[in-house]
Amino acid sequence: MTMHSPASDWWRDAVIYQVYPRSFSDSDGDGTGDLPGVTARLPHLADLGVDGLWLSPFYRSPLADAGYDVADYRDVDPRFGTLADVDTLIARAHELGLVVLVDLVPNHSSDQHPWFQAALAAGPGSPERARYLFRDGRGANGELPPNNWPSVFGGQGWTRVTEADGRPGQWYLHLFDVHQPDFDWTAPEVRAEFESVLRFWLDRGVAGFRVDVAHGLIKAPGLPDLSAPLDELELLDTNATPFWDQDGVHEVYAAWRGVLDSYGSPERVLCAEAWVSPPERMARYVRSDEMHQSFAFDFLGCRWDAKALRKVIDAELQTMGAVGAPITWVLSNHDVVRHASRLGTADPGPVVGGIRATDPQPDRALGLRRARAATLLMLALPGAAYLYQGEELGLPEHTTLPDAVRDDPVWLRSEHTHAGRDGCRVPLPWVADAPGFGFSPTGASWLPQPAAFAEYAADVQTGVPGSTLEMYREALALRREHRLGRGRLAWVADAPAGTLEFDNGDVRVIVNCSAPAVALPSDRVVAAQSGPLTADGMLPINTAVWLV
Ligand code: TEU
Repeated sequence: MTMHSPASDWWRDAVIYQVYPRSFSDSDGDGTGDLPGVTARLPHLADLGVDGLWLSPFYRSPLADAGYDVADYRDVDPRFGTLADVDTLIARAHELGLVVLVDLVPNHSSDQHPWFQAALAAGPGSPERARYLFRDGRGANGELPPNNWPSVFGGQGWTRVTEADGRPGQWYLHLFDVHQPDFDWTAPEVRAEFESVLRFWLDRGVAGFRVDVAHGLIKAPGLPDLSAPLDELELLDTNATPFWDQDGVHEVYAAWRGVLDSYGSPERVLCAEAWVSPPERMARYVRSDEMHQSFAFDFLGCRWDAKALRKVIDAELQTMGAVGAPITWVLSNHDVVRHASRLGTADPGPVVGGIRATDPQPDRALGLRRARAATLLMLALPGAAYLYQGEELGLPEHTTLPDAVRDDPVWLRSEHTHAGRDGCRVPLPWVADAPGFGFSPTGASWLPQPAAFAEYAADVQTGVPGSTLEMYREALALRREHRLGRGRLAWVADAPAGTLEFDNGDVRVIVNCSAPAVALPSDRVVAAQSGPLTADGMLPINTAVWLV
């Protein structure tokens, strides 16, 4: 199968919509979203005006981490459909002019992957174990883990196995859940396998891959202890962490680039999910012979503060510009609190742990107002952008999920100190007055939807001027028309404190984060706005406009 034919370097300003298949649309009524459900709703994406979609994992998986625990990289989990369903989805997307990216999960597999099962059976020192990170324990009888590395989800990063003779044996590394053993990327077999997996999906017509935990594949030689005690450690600080952002990862991506480039034009792309700082380190992932895109997570995590935002934007422009890469902007995904809620909290910084009913609740109206302004800011910036399903509806996080229904391993592994990420993964509302808000024909939904979702359903926003959905549509159309993703940003001098003001080509963008209402230049007209102006035509707080 071939791709349809976008411009060769289409990815430089592409807007890609993240579909989380489990929660997008359910065709068979079992309460779990599926690929036929996605295919049926592709016109929603075409009407929205995005360039393509990224599908979170739909591979064979026990869903111990919602599918980021892959048991077969070349097959579809029956809950999501079949390989034929993928082919149908891709073909339909191409008909609609959309490219399809899939999620590649190379840092770890599921413990149900045949390779891991073979490694357990084969025993210490075997070639089967060499594909993963098995080590003997420390202590007199190997009863202590090989080093002090933690799991990102909480608890320790090592688990001891029982050997064939029934005795406690070696330990294996899992930076995430116990059901997600880390591969050993120094093993040539692992490298060859993933190049083959890339080809498998490229041959089916995908436009590229979002690469999960791209900063984690290579571990420092000898697996040295972390220098600081676990409770003092900032897990996402990559500077002193022997399992993040090791130089060796770049060799892997250069090899993959060769595989992708062999498919010719239009270019097939790699997008790094790399929680790496500072931006200079991030830029290494998108050098011209490596990946194409890397999410600007510092933008996602930025406070709603004009100065802080400008600083982040400038740092991105400078560091990505230096390697000739576009910036890949993003505000929400399946791992973080939705920006419509995050920006409605008292300290709207990054919220990684989720929000529970017992936590202070976000201000929904404030959050949505800021989220819409943040989105207009993002879509006016040069570069590519990723949207997360539901944000075009202004959907809030589900912040009052009953603890009993939580499915994210973070909840368990953090010993209930972190709510986890279920709140941003709740099935979408399509129809306000249908069972399950139209997510599934039966009304079944693997996570309960809050009653408030009725207000956000796609059908009550369609064609309604000023709705969040129509704002996204207009902004995406204008972005395309004015080629904002290909443009250049020029800050306007003397912008009032608390505001951001810049030109991108012929469009003037003004974002009021915290100032009293500001006057708009009288020689321009409003082309897009995130909310109403004041009665006398000024730009109120928490509002953004595009002027032409
Ligand atoms: O996330 C990688 C990662 O580092 C996350 O732990 C992230 O920092 C955290 O979720 C922020 O809340 C990727 C996937 O996006 C995530 O869904 C998976 O659980 C994880 O990898 C393991 O595959």
